[in-house]
Parts: sequence; C-alpha cells; structure tokens
Amino acid sequence: MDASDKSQQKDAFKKEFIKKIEEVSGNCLADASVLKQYQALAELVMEKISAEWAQTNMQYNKQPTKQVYFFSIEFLIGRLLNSYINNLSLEEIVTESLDELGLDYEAILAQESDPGLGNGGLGRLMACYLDSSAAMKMPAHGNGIRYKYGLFEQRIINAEQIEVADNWLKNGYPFEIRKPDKSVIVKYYGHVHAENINGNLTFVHEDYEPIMAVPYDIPIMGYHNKTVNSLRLWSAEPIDGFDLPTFNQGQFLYAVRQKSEAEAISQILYPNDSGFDGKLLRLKQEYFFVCAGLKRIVSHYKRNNSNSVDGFGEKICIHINDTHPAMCGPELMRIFMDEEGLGWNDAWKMTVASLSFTNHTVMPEALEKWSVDMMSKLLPRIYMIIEEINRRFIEELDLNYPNDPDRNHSLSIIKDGQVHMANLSIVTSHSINGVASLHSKILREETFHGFYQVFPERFNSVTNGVSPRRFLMYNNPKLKNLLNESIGNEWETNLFQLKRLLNFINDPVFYEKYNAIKLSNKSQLADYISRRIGLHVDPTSIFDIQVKRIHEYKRQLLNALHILYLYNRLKENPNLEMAPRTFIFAGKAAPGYYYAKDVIKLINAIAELVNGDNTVNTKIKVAFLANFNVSLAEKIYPAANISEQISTAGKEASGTSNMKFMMNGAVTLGTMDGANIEIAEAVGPTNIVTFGLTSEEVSNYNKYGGYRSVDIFEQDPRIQQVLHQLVDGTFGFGLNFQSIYDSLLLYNDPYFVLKDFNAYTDAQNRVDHLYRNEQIWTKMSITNIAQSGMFSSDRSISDYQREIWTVK
Ligand code: CRA
Repeated sequence: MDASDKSQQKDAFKKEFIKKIEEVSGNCLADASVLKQYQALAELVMEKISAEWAQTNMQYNKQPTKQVYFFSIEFLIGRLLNSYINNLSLEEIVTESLDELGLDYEAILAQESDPGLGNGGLGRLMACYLDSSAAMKMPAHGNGIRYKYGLFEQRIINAEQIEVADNWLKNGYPFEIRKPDKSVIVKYYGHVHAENINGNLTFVHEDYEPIMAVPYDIPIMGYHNKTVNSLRLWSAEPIDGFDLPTFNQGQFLYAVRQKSEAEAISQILYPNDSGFDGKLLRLKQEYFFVCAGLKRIVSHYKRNNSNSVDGFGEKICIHINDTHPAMCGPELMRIFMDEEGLGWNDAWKMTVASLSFTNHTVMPEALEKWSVDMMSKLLPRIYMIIEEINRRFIEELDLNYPNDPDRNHSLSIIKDGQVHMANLSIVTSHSINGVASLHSKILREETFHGFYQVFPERFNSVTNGVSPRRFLMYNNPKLKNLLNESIGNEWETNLFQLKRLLNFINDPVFYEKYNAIKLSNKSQLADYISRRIGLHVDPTSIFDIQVKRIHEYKRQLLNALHILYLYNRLKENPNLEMAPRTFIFAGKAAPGYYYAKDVIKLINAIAELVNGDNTVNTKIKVAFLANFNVSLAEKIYPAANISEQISTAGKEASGTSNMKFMMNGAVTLGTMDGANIEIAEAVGPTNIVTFGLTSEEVSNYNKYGGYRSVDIFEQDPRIQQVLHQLVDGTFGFGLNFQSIYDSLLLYNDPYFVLKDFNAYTDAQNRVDHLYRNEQIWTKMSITNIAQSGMFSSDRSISDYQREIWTVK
C-alpha cells in the first residue's frame, strides 16, 4: 500500500471510530473511557468481519462441501480483538490511527475480558484447531457451551489459592451474535414408550422437562484469507422465562427456582482438568450441547440436501473431543431413527461414518463412567439406545471371539452399574486417536488394548499443535520482525519454513539481534512481575518457567524441591558458581484438589523464604504469578529460557506449552513423555535437556506396586534435609507440609518425584553449564525455533484432514 493510500485509509478509520465512540458511549472521543474505546473498536471490527462471515457461510451453503464440527465441552479461545485486527491485515492502520488520536492500543486491548471457557490444554487445543482450520480455509466449526462463569479467577492470599467467580460477561461480549431463532428444546427425564403409529414402531418421549438451548455464534477468522468459520456456544434458558401462573399465585420462590434450575446448566464450567466429577449437572451439560448442536447440524444439512439426511455420513464429520460429547453416538442414532424414520442399520452406518474421537488422557481418574441409574432416569431414550448399541456390539464380539466372556466384560459399554463413556466413544466412531506418538502407543498397547485387537484399523495418532499466530506472530512481534527480515515471510503460512533459520545458526550478527530481543522480552516480563507482585527480578538471569495446571503428575513439586535444595546449597556456600536464575510458576489447582493447593502453598512459601534472604536472592528468585490464563501465557512464552516439562513419564498425553515455549526459543528441560519425545527428535539430543525414568520403567515399577521411596530417602542426605524442611517449621508458623511429606514417604511417592530427583538435579546442572556458554545456548535456542514447524496446529489439522476426516 502506498503512503497516500494508507493515509486515506487511516483518515477513514479515524472517522468511523469517532462516530462509533459516540454511538456506544454518548460521549465524544475526549470524554470516552478506555472501556468505551474498546467497545467502539470491537464493534467496528465486528462489522468488518460480518461481511466476510456472511460470504463464507453463503459459499458453504451454495456448494455444500464436507463440514467438520468439533464437539467439545471446553473452548479456551483467549482474547480475540488483536487477532481479528491482525487477521484482517488492519494492524498498521489501527495502531497508527489510534496513536495519532492519542490513544493507547495496548490499554484498549487489555479491556477485553479473557473468556475462561476451558481448564487448560484440552480447551486451548480446540481454540488452536479452530484458528488453524480457518487459516487453512477448512470448513470446520466448534460446538460447545456458553458458560456464564468461566474458570475461576485465582488470587494468592497468604501463599494460598483463593477462588473468585469469573464474571467474564459483566461488560457484555461484543464478538458473539445471539440467535434466538435457532433455539432448540432439550428434553430431560420423563418416560419413553413404544407406539404403533401408522404401522411403524415409534418411540414417544413424554412428561419430560424441557430446557431451551439458545445459540451464540462467535466468528473464527482465517489469516488474511477471508474465511470466517463459526464457534457456536449454547446457553440454557427456561422455556417461557418465569412460570407466570405460579408467580401470580405468590409462589415466587418456586417460580424462580425453575428458572434458575434451567439456567444452571450453562452457569459454570467444572474446574477439573484431566479429572472426572460424576455430578448430575455435568451429565446434563454433556447432553445439552450434544443434543442442541446435532439438532441444528442435521436440520442445516437437510436444508441443503432436499430435506433428506441421505449422505450425512460422507458429508458431515462430528469430532468428539475427549469423552464429554460421547453421547453424540446415541443422539445421532435417536435423530436418524426417531425423527428421520431410518432403520437401525442405516442409522448406524451413517453414525459411525460421521464420528471420530480423540482421547486426551490415560489418567484413570479422568475416564468418565456414569451410573446407569442416573443416566437412565435423566436421559431415558439415550440410555435405551446405548443398551442396544452395547447388546449388538457384544453379539458381534461373541460371533468373532466365541466363548470369551472376559473380553466381552472388559469391552462392554455398560457394566457394573456404569456406562463407560470411552468404550461408547470407541464403538460409535470410525477413528480413535491419541495426541502424541507415545500417547497413541499407550492407548493401543494398554488403555484400549482390547479395542485395538478388535478394531485395529480405527486407531490413529495425531500429535497436537499450537497456533503460530497466537503463540508466535502476535505475542512476540519483535521476533516475528527478525524472522521476516532474515528468512522472508513464507513461514507465516508454512511454519516448516522456519528451518531456514538454520542458515543463521553460526551467524554472530543474527545472534546479537536475537539475544537483544530475548532480553527485551524478559525485561517486559520482569516489569510485569514487579507490577503484579512487587518482586524485582533480573532480566539477565535465566528465566526458568513452569506454567500449566497444578497436578501431581506434572510434578511442580519436583521443581519446588529442587529450588529448596539449591537454597540449601547456597546457604552453605553463598559463592557457589552458577548463573543467576529466576524460577517462574503459574497455574491453577482444581478447587477440590487439596494436594495440588498444598503444592501452590509450598511454592509460595519457598518464594517467600528465598526472595527475602539476602544471602541467596542475588542468585535465585522465585515468582508465582496468579491467575494463569491465555493472556498471561502470551506474555510469558516470549521471555522464557527454559521450558519445564517434567511430568512422570507416560502420564502427560502430549502437553502443548512445551510447543509454545519452543516456538519462542526456550529450551526444553523434560522427561521423555508426551510430545517432549517428538521435540527431542526434531531438535536432536544436543538441543534439549532430558532426564529421568522412561514410561516403560515407570510402568514396570507400577506393575509391582511402585518403588520403595524410603530407600532413596535413606540414601540421600540432600533429600532428607529438604523433606525435613517441609515439616520442621522452616517456613514459619503454621506453614507445615505434612501432606506432601506423607505422600512422598508414607504413600510411596506415586509420581516418582524422589526417584527422579537425582536425575533432575543433574539435568539442572547441565542447564546451568550450557547457559553460561552464550554461544552454545543461543544455538540451542535458535535451533528450537527452527525446528518448531511440525508443532504448528496447521500441521495437526492437515493430519486430521488427510487421515481422519478426508476433507478436500
Ligand atoms: N489436561 C492432557 O493432559 C494434552 C491436552 C490436549 C490434556 C495434555 O497432555 O496436551 O489434553 N488432557 O490434548 C485432558 O484434558 C481430559 O484430558 C489436558 O489438557
């Protein structure tokens, strides 16, 4: 664009913006608050998106191509305004215009609430997949729940996590369109009976409790390509608002209760990550978005297909993200049979052809099992269909593997009074995949081995990926500019092109520029830390970072115990030779997960001890940053030197922060777990620091009840000292970590923290040595960026497209 073009566009934008400010605030620009500036900008951007959105939808309707729908109970989309502006190629016009008007773009962006509609990796993955699908012009959409309250806001008070409700909608949300005309009735409870209607056996559902599902659509924009897909989130509402007759009779509380019982369904996101909470409300949520979503998809399909569901299986992919949407199978069967009049066999063929399933965890506590009693009462027709799916499946097993009752039992969908949702998902889907090579292997060989024997052709593997737009281009603009200036901009649409960076792998001029950017990103994070928690950290120290949900298997505890051990060493020898380090943590614990909350408390207690001690705090500092969410994550990755990925091997299905860190030049310090293994393959052994037990070793120990942690404790005085400190008053009055001490010794350390402790301290020493050689470290860091291409979610989406959905 030439200069006069640009200045014309800016003038036009400024005019529109000032007019919008007046509309949304009733004030002129000079008197409008930053919130109003944000609302005006958001509305303007939404208007620009709408035209392209309508165009994309029209195209999809005109030439019906295969459509993919991600069904997920979580979509952790993060803030959208800056992404939209960049995707529309408006960033220069907008930032320069606002600057010329004397406004602060960053401050305006910060007004946007960060929708916490997910717990962690699972929900964020879905957001990256939507982003990549649109970037690749793939017709793929999301279907989920519009929670009124997202994941709680975390505050740290006296070292402890305190949860506060996340009222993300309090100022309204400018990027959604409510579509009451597309509402759907979802039916719970009641009775089902078979009736002979015109000679056909028909199932009639009566006396049910109806709830209205109202959709809100959010545009998902491609990168510079005019494709706008949709994320549809459903909100639960009572059918007719207040029950007026009851209200008029003065039974106010009863009327209000009915309304709030309906609304409860989409009121709040369950705050468990890789965990299962068998509450009735959760089961209602699961059926709610499955039923509403499928109903709309089928009716939309029929509208474009001469009012028939013929060919649905070839044209519509319903992708089940973990087992929460597992009722897609029986619900599709119900629609095809009860509403469309198909027989079982035809309905079954289309259902299996349409469904595919991704498993995200092997943690046994996360595998969903609903009680038969609860499910058959809440969803009588769905339960009937599940029973029939199971009966036919077992019948088929009997045919193929006669006299094998153990197999039948182990694969049964319904057993011991429970409905096994993973089994249901596998039986109803044509594809089942894990999210990294190791994870998929564990699914085939252990978790779902029996199913693998029966359906080997259904098993696939797709390694997770992350959006390079959100986690590299938009959150690390200085690095983006350096990349463009060095290797051109092809990498922006094909991340494998980052390999070209290897041409600079020994270039001192490039090193200097690169290191200046890393330092500047670290200074920015240091400023943030100082503003947020009043802690001054040295931007030239190593930024050693672990940010993710707090979970025993992720072993934040190992990291914390190592810091305590380093503290002890420094107390003995304050002149210990080492590069100064800043240990940074962030992450939320599920409110009912007391052990994880104790770990947060321990990290904060260690931070207090270390940061306040002048003999050690020039060498080490510890920062726990409260309320980890997508916006905070975006600030953290560009500033990292070390990415802590230290889960017990075999437990982390993939991990995705490992990829976000890598793209921004952090070196992984990790176990051979999840996608760390593929990162190690991509960068080679000299550009990663690995340590610890392998997943085979862990699984071998577990076959014999684990290992004996007391043995390690008895042999290692360093460990003795650190563990005693947990309970001897080191952290001051009232701060006692008996639960952690007991888990490590009395309960035999189920996550192998002490077993891997030695290997971890060695690995940390290696990191220290490597970092002190600037040449070597810079080379490692750049190699990580250069090899991060395969961890783009664009690559994951093309794998799904090719192997699982076969979409053109
Ligand atoms: N907690 C896994 O634990 C994985 C993500 C996305 C998780 C991560 O290792 O990267 O999914 N599992 O695939 C999960 O949510 C229900 O299981 C996660 O985010």
